[in-house]
Amino acid sequence: MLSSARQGGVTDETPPRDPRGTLATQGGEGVIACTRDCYDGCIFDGSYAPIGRYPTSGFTCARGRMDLARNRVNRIESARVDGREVEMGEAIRRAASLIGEEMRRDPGRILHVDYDGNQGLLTWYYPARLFTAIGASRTDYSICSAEGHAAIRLHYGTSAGALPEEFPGYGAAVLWAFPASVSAPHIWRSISGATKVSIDVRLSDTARRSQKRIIVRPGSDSFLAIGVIKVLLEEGLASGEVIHRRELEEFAAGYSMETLTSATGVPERELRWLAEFYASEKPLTLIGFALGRSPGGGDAISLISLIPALVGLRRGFYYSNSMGLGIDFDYLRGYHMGRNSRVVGMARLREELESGRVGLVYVWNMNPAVTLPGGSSILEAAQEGRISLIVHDPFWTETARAADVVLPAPTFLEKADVAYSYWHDYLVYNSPVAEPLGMRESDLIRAIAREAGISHPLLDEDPWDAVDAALRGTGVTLGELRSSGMARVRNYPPPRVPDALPLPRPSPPPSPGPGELLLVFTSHPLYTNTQFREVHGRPEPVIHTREMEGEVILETGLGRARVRAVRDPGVPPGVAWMYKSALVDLDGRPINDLLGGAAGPYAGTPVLNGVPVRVLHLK
Ligand SMILES: Nc1nc2c(c(=O)[nH]1)N[C@H]1C(S)=C(S)[C@@H](COP(=O)(O)OP(=O)(O)OC[C@H]3O[C@@H](n4cnc5c(=O)[nH]c(N)nc54)[C@H](O)[C@@H]3O)O[C@H]1N2
Ligand SMILES: Nc1nc2c(c(=O)[nH]1)N[C@H]1C(S)=C(S)[C@@H](COP(=O)(O)OP(=O)(O)OC[C@H]3O[C@@H](n4cnc5c(=O)[nH]c(N)nc54)[C@H](O)[C@@H]3O)O[C@H]1N2
Ligand SMILES: [Mo]
Repeated sequence: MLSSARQGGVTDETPPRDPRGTLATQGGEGVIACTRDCYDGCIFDGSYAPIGRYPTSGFTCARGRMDLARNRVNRIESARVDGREVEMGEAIRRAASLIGEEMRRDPGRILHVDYDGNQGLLTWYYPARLFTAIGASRTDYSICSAEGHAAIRLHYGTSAGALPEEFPGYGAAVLWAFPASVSAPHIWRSISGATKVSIDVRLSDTARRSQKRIIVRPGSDSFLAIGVIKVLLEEGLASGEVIHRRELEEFAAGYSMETLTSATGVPERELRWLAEFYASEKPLTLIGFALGRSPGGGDAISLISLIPALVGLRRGFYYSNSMGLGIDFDYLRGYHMGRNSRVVGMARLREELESGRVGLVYVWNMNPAVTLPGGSSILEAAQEGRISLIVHDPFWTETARAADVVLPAPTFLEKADVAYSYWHDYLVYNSPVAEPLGMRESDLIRAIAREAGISHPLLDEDPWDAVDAALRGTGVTLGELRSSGMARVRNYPPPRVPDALPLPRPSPPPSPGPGELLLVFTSHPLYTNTQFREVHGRPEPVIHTREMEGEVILETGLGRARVRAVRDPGVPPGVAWMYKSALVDLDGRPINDLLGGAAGPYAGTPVLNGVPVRVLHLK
């Protein structure tokens, strides 16, 4: 592993190296999907060249360009039990016996923790069936986008918004907490012709490259949205249709301009400018997932989603389109035939593990020890023998290193799967390009079940049959996908007129106390969360702030972290930002120990941005 990473410097404008490498699907036919947790959901042809049209537009991002080079580095090459290298069969027997033991006590003591390391239907979703079948506990999957999905659905009945093909039709775009030049390079490319306004708490790369920037206080976006709605309604600029418009008018009238400008830190002149920009330019509104992880983020997303309708746009927003594709994710996880004992909030993992209610944690497709708030509680519980920990991952992670049973998984380059995107509406049949290392997820859970003597109709259904059934609502069949490689879903919901009700009651934004900064996180161009450290090294834990430089201790009531501070004049006073891929501190401790507990009211999404941290300057 390299010792340190370059901080920024490389962007997606860096000239591409040949992404084709030496690998290709058989005969160069078939399609390769990047199945990573990323907006763009890129698609490559059989020679691993990016397809030239939507959504991939002929370019590979800085991460995708490293995939082949990374594919055999830092891999879990064989199974381990208690640190010993063993045959796969022995590891499966051990996993089955640990699961069987906890099941006899109480299946609710088994908790599966998984997220979107690979968005394939067989890789991420189907394996949950083992745990649904036995009535184990699961998480609420709230870490990333759940808060905004729930907030938008309240008004529109769906969170599905504009599709990529609609983007170039807009001459203007408002990027709301959405640093797309880094977090969604293909979306950024698709709006290259638009006049862009960026609303952020700092001068991000996206804000610098937008025609206009509005800097708000962390957690105050609800008040900016109310300001825009108020000006549109009071100045007669809202020609669009919204159900319960009178209630919205009364709601907005209840806020004085003074309240709104002091909450946001945005001068009245700028706020009015934004409302007038909406009325005259009718921009596409792009809402970043990160907003849902900020204090009051669900309220903000709820209100922002109404603005495009007020200026007469139908479906004039984009947040995440995954719920409009028609894929039956619940079917894949087996919720039609089984029930989990308990649903554990991702914001409350530490509390849960310290309560003694959990005896076994099964992890795949996630590195929760680092990425969940209070995630180090998994490491502590495993070390102290309070839980058995089973991890299935292609790469050695902090979570895998702490596991009693480690199982190797193939990467997306090594297995067939069906992938979708949360931006575009193409389903992709991903064809493998390399020999697999390890066992695929759906096979593994069925092997564990057999070994543990668990039989259930959910596990009898062939995984591919389950995928085909789960695709029914998309209008695309598995057979069609297999032969064509990719296909657009046929039942994407039509635009709807939103109902302004229910309206939120946003709380005042957080304000840092003396010696405190509000900490926010953002994507790094070279990493996806904690992935790619094997090729770029571990990103140095650095906070960017205008306040200080040198080594500092960050502290909340929950934990401490030792990091370096560098000066960034693009950050307003009282705010600090760091890359969300640099979540391990200078002492090797997870920085997410600082966070936990606080969760959004719409879907329980952990509050990760805008949290006040005390900062102690060391040297
Ligand atoms: N290169 C790369 N791309 C990625 C990822 C990655 O790790 N690397 N991760 C993927 C994943 S999992 C996700 S969820 C998405 C995340 O992508 P996005 O949702 O687009 O955002 P983040 O990169 O998390 O950055 C959050 C931005 O919100 C700003 N911000 C923080 N608090 C507030 C606030 O209260 N108000 C406003 N207006 N702005 C605020 C921050 O300054 C920052 O610019 O990106 C995906 N794409
Ligand atoms: N402080 C702070 N914390 C954050 C965030 C933040 O902004 N600030 N962002 C949050 C967000 S938005 C998210 S989405 C989460 C992400 O949290 P994680 O999902 O934990 O993120 P990754 O580090 O990408 O871990 C994914 C894991 O899946 C593995 N994986 C990849 N492909 C496969 C596969 O085919 N099979 C199996 N079995 N495993 C595979 C990878 O090797 C990797 O170990 O982090 C969250 N944590
Ligand atoms: Mo995410």
